[in-house]
Amino acid sequence: GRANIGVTGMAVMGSNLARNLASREGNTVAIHNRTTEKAERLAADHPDAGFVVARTAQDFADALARPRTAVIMVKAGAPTDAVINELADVFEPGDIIVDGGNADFRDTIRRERELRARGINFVGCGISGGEEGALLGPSLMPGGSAEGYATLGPILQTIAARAPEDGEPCVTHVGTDGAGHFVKMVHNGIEYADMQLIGEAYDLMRRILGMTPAEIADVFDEWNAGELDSYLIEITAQVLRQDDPRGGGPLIDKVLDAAGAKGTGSWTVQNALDLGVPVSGIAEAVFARSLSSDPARRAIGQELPGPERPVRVEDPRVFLADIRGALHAAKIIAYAQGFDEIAAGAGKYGWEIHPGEIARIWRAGCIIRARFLGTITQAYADDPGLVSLLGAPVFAESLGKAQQGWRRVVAAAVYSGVPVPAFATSLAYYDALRSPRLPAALTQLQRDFFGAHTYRRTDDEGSFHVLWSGDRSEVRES
Ligand code: NBP
Repeated sequence: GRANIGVTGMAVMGSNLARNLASREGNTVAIHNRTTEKAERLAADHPDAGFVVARTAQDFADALARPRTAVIMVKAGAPTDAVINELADVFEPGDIIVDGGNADFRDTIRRERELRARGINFVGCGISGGEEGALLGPSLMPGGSAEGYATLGPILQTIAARAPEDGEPCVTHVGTDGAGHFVKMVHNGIEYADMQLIGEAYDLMRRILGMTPAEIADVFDEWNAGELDSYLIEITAQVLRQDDPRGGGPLIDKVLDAAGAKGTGSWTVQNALDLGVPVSGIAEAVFARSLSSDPARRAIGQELPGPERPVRVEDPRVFLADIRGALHAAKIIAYAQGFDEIAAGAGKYGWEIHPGEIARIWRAGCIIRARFLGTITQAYADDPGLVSLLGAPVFAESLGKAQQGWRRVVAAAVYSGVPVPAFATSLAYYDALRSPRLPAALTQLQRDFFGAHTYRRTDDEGSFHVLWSGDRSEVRES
């Protein structure tokens, strides 16, 4: 029997994905790796999986039933190109090559074009959920052609995570060429924002309310039973309750407070800048990680003055409720901004992406999985033409309920000298959208003054310019 699916790249992600595939009814999995021993070891360690080990690319091609379907799980960038080329040389028209790595979507667009010219269906597939997701059920974001998805989709459905609400597999055909990797990129950007917001909520409880990590863990557990129910809140409580295995109190107090990053958060922001989409919540989250990892500047900061002590909170229970509302509100903003970027990317790159479907496949398997995503899916189902998530009645209502407390939280943080960049920027975004008039009118006049960039009027059509260094009359620009 030939294999119906192959995986090449037997590091942790590829091995786990191969084991996941092999564990599902109807799949026979061929495995391959540049260093053959790794594939052989995986097969030896898991004799029940029935792996077909391929030693060369040609063996791999021979092991696969047609149309051949193979997933590449190797290091992103040049290694991925090398493996694609190797497979393309031994595969045939109609075959399907899937890149499950964390590729830049522009690379995926290029690779899809190159392989399409050779008749091969190339699918850039975003995979979220880390090692555990790969093994037990990830959220899958495949792009590429509809033809490729016809064969690939049913296989991916066997391994995808299933949403707790309705048991639906967390996979959909996201859109053509690079759409899947683009959406995976935005997923990671949203993940950064979500984590930063939770971090700020923690910091407020710690520094303004003086709570211990264990007490804060209890609060997160309580929140996890409501509208904030999510994987990230759940693991936050577990992390905060963790004592240092070496003894002497909570582990969090011994961990160097310098956050790492692998780049997809910055990509989300870079592309948002190119697309002209404000993703301020995500951007502040990326910047916050950079700042945390800059010891030279933080050393200078140790010498700078601030408030003597945090503000005194009258009723900690009210303040906790305010933080909870602020977290929910700022989270709505971050997700709204992320979905705006997806819509803008779809417009620019010609993808037909259904945002409600994206929220649907993020409900399980991925890092941002949450009850909240079901609400987003419902909001798009209720109004498929929704311009912004903030326009959905369910979210507008939540924002309205939270906004006073959100302001109290940001104000208390400012007075206390506790940085809350993501809480604050999302509130600024909310208030900017609410403002009937923005100081952008002033910006336009400044631009006209120094650069004759012209302005438009609220009461007339056309573009205008003031003769600033002349008699200051207004002229109409043709
Ligand atoms: P790595 O990213 O560490 O890549 C190791 C694999 O790449 C090995 O199989 C290695 O083969 C192979 N490889 C390299 Br390196 N250069 C090669 C080349 N020139 N030709 C052929 N093979 C080459 O593995 P990973 O951590 O399992 O991640 C795999 C992919 O999944 C990456 O793109 C990563 O960004 C992504 N990822 C996603 C998540 C997630 O949560 N979605 C998590 C972690 C990683 P060898 O054994 O012969 O050296």
